[in-house]
Amino acid sequence: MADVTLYHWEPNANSGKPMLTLMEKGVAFDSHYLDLLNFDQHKPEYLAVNPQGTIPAMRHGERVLTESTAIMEYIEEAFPGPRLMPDDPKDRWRVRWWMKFMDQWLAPSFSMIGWSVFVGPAVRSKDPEELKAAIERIPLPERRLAWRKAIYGEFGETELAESQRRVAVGIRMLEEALGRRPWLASGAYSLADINGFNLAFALPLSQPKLSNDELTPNILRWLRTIYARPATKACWAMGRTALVKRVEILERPYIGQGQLA
Ligand SMILES: N[C@@H](CCC(=O)N[C@@H](CS)C(=O)NCC(=O)O)C(=O)O
Repeated sequence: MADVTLYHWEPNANSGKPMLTLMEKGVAFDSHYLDLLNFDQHKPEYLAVNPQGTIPAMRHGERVLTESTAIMEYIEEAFPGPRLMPDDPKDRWRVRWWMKFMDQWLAPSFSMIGWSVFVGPAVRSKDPEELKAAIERIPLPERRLAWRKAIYGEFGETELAESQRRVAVGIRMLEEALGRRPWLASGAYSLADINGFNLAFALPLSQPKLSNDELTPNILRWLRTIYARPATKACWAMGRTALVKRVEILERPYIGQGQLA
């Protein structure tokens, strides 16, 4: 028994990154689901694990690890199982380049759009006083601000437009990279693909005008290939909300331009 507990929400950016990595490596773990929409991540029991009140976190023996990408690298190095980092230094650089680009530049834009169209509307109908108290309990000021904007619909037009621009640029970059090689960073499936899938699995649904079989055939091929992996299927089966169901769009053999718009 690996003595691993993963504290996670839905398989999605960021929880899905360590979830899928553990499953690909065949590491047994105890799943501790936190309902982000119920603010479980700010409750004292979880703050005792991760005082920042963000998900995911992983316990390995006595060790507590945070930061989803750093956790993926830890899993890759601490456990046996299929390799998810290439050997060649140039390929390893490319894995890290993509993960840095996604975590720092692209994912926050996906997140802002997701929080404005899904997370905010999903909790808005709760009791206003309860929501106010929930916001006040959030430890990190930047997360408090994001929640406030999501709940009260306060994301600005300019920041949403910038996020949409970045998503469009990111889609073009992914399509170009995946036209050059089968996987994002090398000839083999790697942590970069796990990171990317968690960010992009619902692209044909969330960005139908920018990502479909006509405009981005390489992205669609890549997403469907990852979705077909047993570990991905098992991982997405752990989801509990409508968010994970969106992955089923990848079961369609062809998504033409404008078909979902
Ligand atoms: N950089 C962190 C980000 C973690 C993070 O912000 N996770 C989001 C969920 S995707 C979260 O916990 N949000 C809860 C909140 O803000 O209350 C990581 O990669 O682990």
